[in-house]
Amino acid sequence: MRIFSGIQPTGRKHLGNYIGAIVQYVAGQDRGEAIYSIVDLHSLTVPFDPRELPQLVYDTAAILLAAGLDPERCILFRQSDVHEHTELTWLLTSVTAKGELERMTQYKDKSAKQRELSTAGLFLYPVLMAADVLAYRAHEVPVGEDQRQHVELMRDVAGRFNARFGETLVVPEAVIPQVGARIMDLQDPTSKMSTTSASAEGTVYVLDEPAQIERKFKRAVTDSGKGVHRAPDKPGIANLIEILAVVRGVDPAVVEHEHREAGYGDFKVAVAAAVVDYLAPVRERYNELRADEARLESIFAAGAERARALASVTLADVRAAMGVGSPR
Ligand code: AQP
Repeated sequence: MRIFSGIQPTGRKHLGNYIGAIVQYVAGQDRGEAIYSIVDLHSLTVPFDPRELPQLVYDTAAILLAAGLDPERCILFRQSDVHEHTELTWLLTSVTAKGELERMTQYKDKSAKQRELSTAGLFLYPVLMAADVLAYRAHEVPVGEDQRQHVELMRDVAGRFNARFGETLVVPEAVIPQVGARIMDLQDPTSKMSTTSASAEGTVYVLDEPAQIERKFKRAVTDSGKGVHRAPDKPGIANLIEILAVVRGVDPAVVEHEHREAGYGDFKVAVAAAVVDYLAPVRERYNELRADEARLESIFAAGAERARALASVTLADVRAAMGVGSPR
């Protein structure tokens, strides 16, 4: 069984990225052939600084390694090192409906913010994501809830390709965590914790210092009622319950039961303490891993070679199926 997922080197990674995706990446190494990419080409679809981008790629790689990715047990590479992704993107545009892309929530949200220049790259983002996964004939795509729509689109694209050109691509499945698939912003618990629309106080970063984490949880927005339990009118408390459940590896019902007598203030302190303990080892390992850029580059080089060996086979099959290039 093959697993593929990509993560963008946009800004600092937050608790939502960690719980929704990175934790699953680590687990994936024990479940199958795991392939993970730092998708730098995707990050060109939102405003970026060319001098900062290479640094952000290293930052992201160091976080993934600190979280427990092991280059001996998975393939970890930088997307732009494997040119097959961009070629496959173009080939897949011929089986992607423009109307489908126009319906993508992420495109609608982010293009509304790109007032000066709404880019074609942002529009084609889901096709590049489809190419990422389909190039490896992956069966599973571990992602957070916000990426479900993009995985549905790539399934349609793969199915349409196979129907039109013959059985060539694997139709993948999204793997979305039961708990923690959509971690919400602590200051606005009706919006997901996010990189591009981050509220500084509502976003907990993986590399935040313990005092910052404690402060952010202490100030987390809740309702004016009481009772630590999940309810539609308690999105703030429900979010904190989910966070504590994932961090402790227990069911949210266990958290509700254990804290049924607690006031909101005490509960926030408990969640903050658990998150501090949870992230502390990652932050410590990060500092050591991030310092050695030569090692990160050599991990990328080895990962890209292994990734290319797989993706080039798919590309050759796709080109042949479509009649592109010299006949085999
Ligand atoms: N709030 C979240 N809860 C759970 N999972 C989440 N993910 C993102 N936000 C949450 C998952 O993290 C993975 C990596 O996301 P990415 O590569 O898109 O990285 P990003 O751009 O830094 O993440 P954001 O926060 O999602 O940025 P915005 O909102 O600005 O686009 C994905 O699997 C994603 O589902």
